[in-house]
Amino acid sequence: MKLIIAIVQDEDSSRLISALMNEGFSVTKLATTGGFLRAGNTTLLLGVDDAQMNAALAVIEKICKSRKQIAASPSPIAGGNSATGSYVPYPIEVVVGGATVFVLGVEQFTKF
Ligand code: 2BA
Repeated sequence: MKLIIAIVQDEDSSRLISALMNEGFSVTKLATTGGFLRAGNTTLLLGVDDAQMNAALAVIEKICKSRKQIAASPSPIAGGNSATGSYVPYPIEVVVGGATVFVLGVEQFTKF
């Protein structure tokens, strides 16, 4: 068995959960926050049989789209005072997603 941890954009999460459940996968949704953008995203946990892993990944790949976002840079620029933390933020464009996926081996799966 594998545990799939998929970090996806909030905009894709509802459609993705529906698609996964239609294919018979069990899904747990967590409300999470990206460390870079400090914006909300969604993390899904799926426990799947080894034989079903590629099917689950295919659904995730099909649904999740990459999008451009403008973010305020969290980094200091010349003239900023790193001692006092007085940084001047400036806009940068980042491409987010489709999905960031981790696949872990599951040692044991039990329901009580
Ligand atoms: P965030 O950390 O908010 O990152 C959003 C997007 O900002 C990233 O999209 C990437 O394009 C950009 N980005 C992140 N860190 C950066 C940096 N140090 N410098 C420049 N640009 C940076 P994605 O790569 O698609 O990641 C989407 C979300 O997936 C991330 O949101 C984070 O919540 C998660 N994630 C991505 N890689 C991860 C990892 N290795 N471990 C844990 N979570 C990860």
